[in-house]
Amino acid sequence: MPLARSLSVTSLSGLEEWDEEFELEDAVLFEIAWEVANKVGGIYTVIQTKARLTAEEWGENYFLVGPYVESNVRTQVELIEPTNPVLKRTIDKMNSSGCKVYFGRWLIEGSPYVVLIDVGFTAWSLDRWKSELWDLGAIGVPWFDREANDAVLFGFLTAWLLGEFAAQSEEPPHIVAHFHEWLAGLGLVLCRKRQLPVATIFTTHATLLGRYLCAGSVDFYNNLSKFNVDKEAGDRQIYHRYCLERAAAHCAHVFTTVSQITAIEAEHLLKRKPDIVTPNGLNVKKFSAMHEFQNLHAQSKSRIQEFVRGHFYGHLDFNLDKCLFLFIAGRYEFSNKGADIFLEALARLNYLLRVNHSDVTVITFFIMPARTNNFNVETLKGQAVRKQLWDTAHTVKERFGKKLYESLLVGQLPDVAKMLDKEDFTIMKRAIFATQRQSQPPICTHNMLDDSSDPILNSVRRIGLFNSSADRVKIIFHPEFLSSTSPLLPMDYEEFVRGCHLGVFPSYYEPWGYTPAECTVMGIPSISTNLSGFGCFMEEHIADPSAYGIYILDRRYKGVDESCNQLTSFLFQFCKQSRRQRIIQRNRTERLSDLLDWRYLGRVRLQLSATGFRYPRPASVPPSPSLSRHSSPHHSEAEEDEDERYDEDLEAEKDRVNIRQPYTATKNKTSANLEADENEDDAVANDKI
Ligand code: G6P
Ligand code: 1S3
Repeated sequence: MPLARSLSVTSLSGLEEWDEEFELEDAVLFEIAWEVANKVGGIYTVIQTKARLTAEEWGENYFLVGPYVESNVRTQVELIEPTNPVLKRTIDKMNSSGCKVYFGRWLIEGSPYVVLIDVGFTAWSLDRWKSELWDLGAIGVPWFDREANDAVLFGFLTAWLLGEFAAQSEEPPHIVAHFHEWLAGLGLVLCRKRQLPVATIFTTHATLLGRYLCAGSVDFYNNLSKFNVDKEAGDRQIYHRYCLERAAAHCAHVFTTVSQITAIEAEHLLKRKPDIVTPNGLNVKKFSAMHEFQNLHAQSKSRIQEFVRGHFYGHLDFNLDKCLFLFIAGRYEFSNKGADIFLEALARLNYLLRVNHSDVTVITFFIMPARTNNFNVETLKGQAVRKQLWDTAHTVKERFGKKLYESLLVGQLPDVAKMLDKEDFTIMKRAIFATQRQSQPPICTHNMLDDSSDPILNSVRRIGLFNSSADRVKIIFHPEFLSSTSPLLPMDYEEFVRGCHLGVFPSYYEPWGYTPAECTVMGIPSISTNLSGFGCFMEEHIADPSAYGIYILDRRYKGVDESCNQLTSFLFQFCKQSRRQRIIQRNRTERLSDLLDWRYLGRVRLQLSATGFRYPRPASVPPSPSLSRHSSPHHSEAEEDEDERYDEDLEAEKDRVNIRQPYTATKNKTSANLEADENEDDAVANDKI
């Protein structure tokens, strides 16, 4: 019988010492995950953003434990001697017994201590440990599953570390160990089996079976209680992984997950109801100038526009100032992340914009890493041509300026007709010829290794959105995460998000969903779903999410086609907004940042749930074009009224639930920004749609 079934939590307490009174300051916290200083996916974000606060709370007694990956360590970690004497003895002992364990500071905010274990160095123990695992719980890990082999090594080594730490402690130790996800779960199981004096927490960020089942064509949420979990895991050849995950969930003193929806999933698929839901937060940065985030949007947007100028060279027959930038980003799980439904909705949106003769152009970025052979020539050429045009304009400007200067020197006004000579025209004509191209602007920025079977490219082929002039919706697939050193789009992810108008994340499977949360704290509206932890969390805490730029798509109670129509409608409505309406909406979105800040998610969040705190509906109607009263530039008084009423509502809500600290008043914020934008508003007052 697999371990998950045979172990009983209560019989393995091992925490007798904890019955005594002890000071929490004496406790030591180990947080263990495969993604410590090792970016793979969302768990890295959880740990990295939470580190500063945890390090502040636990001080010298907080240690993150992860795998040693040389390339990561070179760029992210400063290796030092262990500061804690017990930990020093522990690491020395392990290193003298055939392990390679490093200690350092992770160079992120909070500079937390990290213990990094080189699992490859101890690979000689793999067979022995696998056989121990088999004897322990009849879990057989096949040789070809590299990830599971790493999980075995990492599990035995972390349990060794914690056991050694306990053994080296002079006083009875108070150790808390928080394990994330199945890859780290075996360490927890071994702590319990060996009855180590360690209080254990296991957090699942997604269940293995949930992820696999959703990626197939299964009506997942309506059948949660009906799955034969062992069979389903066996059919997908992940039974051993599933057993490790389930064992960790059952052995933990405290089992948690990141959202209510994943809690239900865990109850059915892992057969244990989480003790508590711990939503993911972010390390929210507040700017001293309230509207800095709006300025940053404008700056980043102009950099994206530069890229677009290059990408669409020779086809720039649309108004860049009327361009909206949409994006989807994340792990490349085509249907789980909702890229399928998004593409379909874009095709429908294209139709709507065309039949309504809209002058808006929607440029949609798909940022999802796939197997590639580097950037393609056509895309690189686009940026080179743009640069060349820029240089040409600059050269002609210099020559023009020189002639102007010389004319002024001799006390004459220049003859404008002679300011550009034949050579200038030749230079410019040559540059314009270079912008001619036979092909359409490319969909994909890279050479794909699996071009013919790639799901995004195949969908684009099916819906026929090929970046042609007639189409109002354009698509750019960037199958690599963004980087500020890219020759194509030299921006990091945060800068890119700030420059976009809307993040679209219509996921079918999304335990939490950091992407829309990141948009929110940067004041960028987003679309998520009622199948994502984030979407449900926002629905629970905001009276009217869409008024705040948090659009929540119904993928739970609607069929795919209906959901797709709803998504199309969100997108179309968004395209109809004027610039002013977008600015108002961004202000509202940014107001929600506090709700997602780690600082408040701990204690206050529990209070919020218990009291049913909700962000009130904004005093004015949602910024939809048909309803908004802000179409004229002279409205700042009305805006101030709105803000005042809003603040009063918010204060009343805070009083009702007796929460004072977290929510800062945002009064005058909106009006200040709007005034700064008054001139621009004149320019968009004639908006056609
Ligand atoms: C920010 C800037 C404004 C700019 C606006 C553009 O609010 O502060 O100066 O006009 O962004 O907004 P848009 O939605 O058109 O990108
Ligand atoms: C998981 O990462 P993912 O993108 O594979 O963990 C994340 C952090 O908890 C979560 O935000 C996401 O929904 C999960 O899917």
